[in-house]
Amino acid sequence: MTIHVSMDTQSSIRLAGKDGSDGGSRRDNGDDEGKTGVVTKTRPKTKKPSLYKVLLLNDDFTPMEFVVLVLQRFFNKGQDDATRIMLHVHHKGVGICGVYTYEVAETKVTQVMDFSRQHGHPLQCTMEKE
Ligand code: TYC
Repeated sequence: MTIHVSMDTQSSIRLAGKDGSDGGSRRDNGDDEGKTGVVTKTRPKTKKPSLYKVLLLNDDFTPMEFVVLVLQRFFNKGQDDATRIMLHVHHKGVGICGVYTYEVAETKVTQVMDFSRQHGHPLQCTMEKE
């Protein structure tokens, strides 16, 4: 018996013997002359998720210490990294806080915008596809 199985890089199918094993040369010698088998171990296709940069924008009013606090609180940066990123944004106008899947990035943007508004600062946070 010949079995043709088409494959691509993201899926595979293996043929198992009647005992469920998938190894060996399938010498069964039962009454079906090897014509039957059980297809097992299908692997569902997986795709890597798109990633999104979360960006902070500079403005003339938000205190530097507040931006450092935002980077520490919502982006898990230490004091030195947070200060470095804040100064980058201060001088260049925009900077990357982190890279995340869509829903995580969206949550970070919302958290930063809410937190800034609650404290009366105009700090802007946005996201863009990598
Ligand atoms: N430019 C602000 C100031 O001089 C500091 C600042 C840095 C504001 C980064 C926003 O994303 C920002 N107080």
